Amino acid sequence: MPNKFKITYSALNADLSLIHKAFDEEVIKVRAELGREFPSIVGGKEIKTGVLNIKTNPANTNEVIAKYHVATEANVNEAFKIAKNAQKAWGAVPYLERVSIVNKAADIIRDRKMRIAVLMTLEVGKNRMESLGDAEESADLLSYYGEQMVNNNGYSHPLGKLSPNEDTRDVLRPYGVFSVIAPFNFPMALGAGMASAAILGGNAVVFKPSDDAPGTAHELYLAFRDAGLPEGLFQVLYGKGAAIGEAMTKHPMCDGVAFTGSKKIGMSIIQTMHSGRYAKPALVELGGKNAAFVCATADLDKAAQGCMKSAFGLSGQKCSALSRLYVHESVYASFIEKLIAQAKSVKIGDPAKQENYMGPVISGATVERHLSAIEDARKIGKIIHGGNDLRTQAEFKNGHFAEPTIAELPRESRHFQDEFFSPFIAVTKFTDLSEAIDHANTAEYGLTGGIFTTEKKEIEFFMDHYEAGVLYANRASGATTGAWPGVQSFCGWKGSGGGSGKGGCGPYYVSQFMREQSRTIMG
Ligand code: UN1
Repeated sequence: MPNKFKITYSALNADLSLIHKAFDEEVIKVRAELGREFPSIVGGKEIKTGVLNIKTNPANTNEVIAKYHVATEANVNEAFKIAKNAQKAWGAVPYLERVSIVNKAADIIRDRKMRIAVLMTLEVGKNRMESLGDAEESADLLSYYGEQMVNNNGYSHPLGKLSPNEDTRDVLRPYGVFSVIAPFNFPMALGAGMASAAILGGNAVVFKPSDDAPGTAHELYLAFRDAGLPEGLFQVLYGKGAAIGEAMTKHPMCDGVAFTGSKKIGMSIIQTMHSGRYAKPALVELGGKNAAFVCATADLDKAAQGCMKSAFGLSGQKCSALSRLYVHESVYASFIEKLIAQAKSVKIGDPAKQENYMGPVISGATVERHLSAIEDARKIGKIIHGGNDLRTQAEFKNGHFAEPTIAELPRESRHFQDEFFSPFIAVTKFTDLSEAIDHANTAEYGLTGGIFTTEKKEIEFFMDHYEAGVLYANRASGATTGAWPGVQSFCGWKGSGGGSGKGGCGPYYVSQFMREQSRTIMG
């Protein structure tokens, strides 16, 4: 029963043979329809008039995965007009009905998760377990956010009275139309999470998925459509951020933006949303420069495994990825030996194949950024694992492959500050945990962090002093990665988030898509 088994990012020692078999069968099915055209969707209509772009497989750029129709500015205008209208009715629909439609969409995603996962693997190069996790997480995000609506009584609460004949309620109400802009790395989960929260809150969504994942985005559209979400509440526009994304955020009918992506773009969206006729909400989840600390009493096998998984899973392209490692001097040599052994065990190749843990990165530009970090590291530090250009090898030459790399580097180097979004770990020794954490806190990001130690006091100290929203201790399944809806809220501090300090996957997320209103009625 492969569909009944739940894959998360952090499991598992279960027997997965049935899942692998089902995935292999699905790869054959999906490959038979490769090259399909995906339309933008405006008001339930398929728009096939835009320029047709080609999407290739990052593991083998000779393989055309899909074609997608780029939206035009006229499509953007039309989509907002339709969204505005559709939202009026949707905002008045009882919240339990909204929850029920979103729950149906969650079940549809669960039913179709093999297909969704295969599409993702081919489009963005995630390994099969990561892709299945992404599909599963998408469904759980929808269900969890629905639960939040129910637990909070649709965000309607009675307030106090100043006189016996008055009655006041506090209600959260939709803003209107949200522009939702999602990245390539979790092409289903991040789109699904932002969009479902907006929809549950009574808003309409104009969605711009990553151009790298048109097939996956279309599956999200189909899930909402087949669940009975009324037309115009989830429309899809393909195109570049600089054209369509910008038109969506600057549109006068856009009442708010939810964005996951780079800090640079996120900051410019915040500025846009705060510089019009009045300030509008910008919920942004941005990058990371996540650190782990391996202390003197750590279980070094657990630590090496957790660090490898978080640094090299999805080829380092998670905003939660581990990219800085502080190791206590007393265990430095033995830990590094174990970490290198873990890195050597990472099998790189076509992510559609069961045996490969690491697929390609998303583009040639990411490979170049990775190689430039390596080149600089060679000059000022010491590469202790990796550091080669894999594209010189025959088996990798047709894809965007980047070698997992570990380098010892001086603390002042840019490798401790800049997000590369590639499989690269900068390592340094420490003597005093407090000093190491202070150094880690100099980064502008504050998303995730991990510690490995058996000293309770060190765990507490880390949790109280490391500046980030998502913290883990002694997690072999992922030192800094693998947050799950309703289990770890995913809150970006500092440059990793957007002002409110409340994250996806957590109990305060949905409420951010609504504005507060108090209603006093005198008797
Ligand atoms: C992202 O990479 O943008 O915790 C967010 C994790 C994932 C992160 C997704 N859920 O590793």
